[in-house]
Amino acid sequence: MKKALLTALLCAVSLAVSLSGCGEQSAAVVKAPRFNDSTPPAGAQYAAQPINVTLNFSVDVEAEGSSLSVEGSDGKEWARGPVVIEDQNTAMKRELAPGMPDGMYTVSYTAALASGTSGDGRFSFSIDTDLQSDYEDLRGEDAVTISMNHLAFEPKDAIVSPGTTITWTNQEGAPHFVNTETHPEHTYYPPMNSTELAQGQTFSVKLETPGQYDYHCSLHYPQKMVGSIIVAE
Ligand SMILES: [Cu+2]
Repeated sequence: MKKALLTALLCAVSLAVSLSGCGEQSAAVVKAPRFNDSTPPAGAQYAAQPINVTLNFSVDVEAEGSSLSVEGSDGKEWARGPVVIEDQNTAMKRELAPGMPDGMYTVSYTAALASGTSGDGRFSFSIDTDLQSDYEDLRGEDAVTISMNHLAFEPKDAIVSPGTTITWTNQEGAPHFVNTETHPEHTYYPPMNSTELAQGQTFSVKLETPGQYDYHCSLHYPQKMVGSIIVAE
């Protein structure tokens, strides 16, 4: 990409941010061209840290020339490792270091699009571990079962220990899925994507990395069937 274009883009982003108050708690949302959505979503309040930040685009993205940073309100950088491109080149992802404290985080990214152009974006999310009081605490179990019945996950929100195997069981006639966020991309944690589950069928995943894993059933979303698992010591 041409340097002049990059400079112009960066200035546009700075201007957009400063107009809406850069010093405030929540950074303004700036979307790169062809950006669809993200995990965590812009403005989300998480009860535990995410394990990564995943950005979804409606066009191919390339690792070379792309960047993604996640900065705490104290200026500390939490993203680590390489920028990874997944989902047939439409998702851009970077891992987060463990130990993120409660507070506000700003995601800033540059997406190199396969068309030869690129774009910058920015949004924020927050972590508030007080929200864990709404979760059922199932830590200490090696295996946890979540039922799919009456178009709902039960328990809907659960905290489990690292290394727990979670098994979803469909107990009713309607078919269901387990899908990691977001919808419809399902890119945040692909091992947590099931095939269609008929009555009596199960799907299991072992979760090792501490963090929050939001999920849903694609057939009954967003009105019903959303759930969340937190893996924590
Ligand atoms: Cu369903």
